[in-house]
Amino acid sequence: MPTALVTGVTGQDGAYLSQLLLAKGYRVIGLMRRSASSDVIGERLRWLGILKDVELVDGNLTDLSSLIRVLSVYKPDEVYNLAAQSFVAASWQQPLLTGNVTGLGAANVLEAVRLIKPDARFYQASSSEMYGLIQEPKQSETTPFYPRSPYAAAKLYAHWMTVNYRESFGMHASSGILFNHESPLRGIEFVTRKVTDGVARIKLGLATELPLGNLNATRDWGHARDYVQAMHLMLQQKVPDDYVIATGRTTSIRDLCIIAFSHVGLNWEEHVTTRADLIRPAEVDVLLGDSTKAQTTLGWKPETTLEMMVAEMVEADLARHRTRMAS
Ligand code: NDP
Ligand code: GDR
Repeated sequence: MPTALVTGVTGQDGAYLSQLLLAKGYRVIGLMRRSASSDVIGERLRWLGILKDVELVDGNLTDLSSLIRVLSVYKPDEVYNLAAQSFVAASWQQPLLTGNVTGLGAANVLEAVRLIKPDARFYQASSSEMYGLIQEPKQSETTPFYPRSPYAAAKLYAHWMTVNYRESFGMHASSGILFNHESPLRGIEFVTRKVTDGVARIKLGLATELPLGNLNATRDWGHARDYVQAMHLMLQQKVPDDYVIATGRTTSIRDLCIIAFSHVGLNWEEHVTTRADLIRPAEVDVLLGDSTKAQTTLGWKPETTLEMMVAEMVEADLARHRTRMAS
């Protein structure tokens, strides 16, 4: 039975990845940071029905000793570094914390692996945000980076550290440059989930308005369930490498609203407002990924369309609110 260590196990991707690994027969060790809300922090794992199957251990990306301890005890075959301060907008308010966790935190995990279990296969959660002010209309592994937020700058550092540890120490370290991926388990602060939750609340009469920021930005949105499969595939390759994971379709926030509101028969224009304080200091206007390399080398392809995913998310949010209203 192979053992996988997943940092960021309580987040969206950590939950779906754990589900995938458990189904494949892995022992899954989930790194969880100490929190006063530990009774609710496993909510996503509970939602997927796997909370009791993941072995949760205390640790923090900013505390190298905790990582060394966990690696020494469990000696994992595969390490997936998904933990991060992952909300781009918050990274301007907390740039140093973001640098510490999202950037240096990844270096801590790489160091712990190098010191304790150098033959473990390592996955770094890199991001399409690293392309920022895009240098090519469709972004692939060879497109130059141009980060536009403290989050993206931190991710770029972590990305190059992963490449560097691969080249310097021969570690099996791979980076997945993942474009936006969503699901009913997406954090409520991200725009897709904010919209599907807003649609559900408006449909049920709990709200009338949905304030948003820039409606013109476009994103290449896929489903987290599809994307975690690519993470696993990367670590099954003989040779470590970097891969773009994306759908190849980009959609504006405005069109996302049209899809979500029309799913429940509502007109988005009657409910969506724009608020200046939700506009970012620097925006990533367009992202569109080219995942040809992953499709040909890994045999990966996205299975879920944006329409299917938005429908799943709206239905999940309607169900959540109906349950709350009934209790
Ligand atoms: P989430 O924000 O849902 O999850 C982040 C996870 O990191 C949570 O489990 C969180 O714990 C944990 N975490 C935060 N700080 C620390 C810390 N100091 N020590 C240990 N754990 C910590 O992110 P996603 O699941 O959406 O994304 C997974 C990874 O992929 C992230 O690195 C993200 O930046 C990256 N990514 C995501 C994309 C997406 O579209 N979803 C696209 C590209 C990259 P807690 O629950 O306690 O907050
Ligand atoms: P992003 O996701 O920044 O791409 O990062 P987010 O959903 O936060 O924003 C996407 C786009 O929507 C615009 N937007 C709004 N965004 C939010 N959150 N709230 C709003 O009210 C709103 N109105 C408009 C934003 O300006 C932006 O253009 C996500 C995260 O998961 C990162 O961790 C990951 O690396 C990248 O995706 C790929």
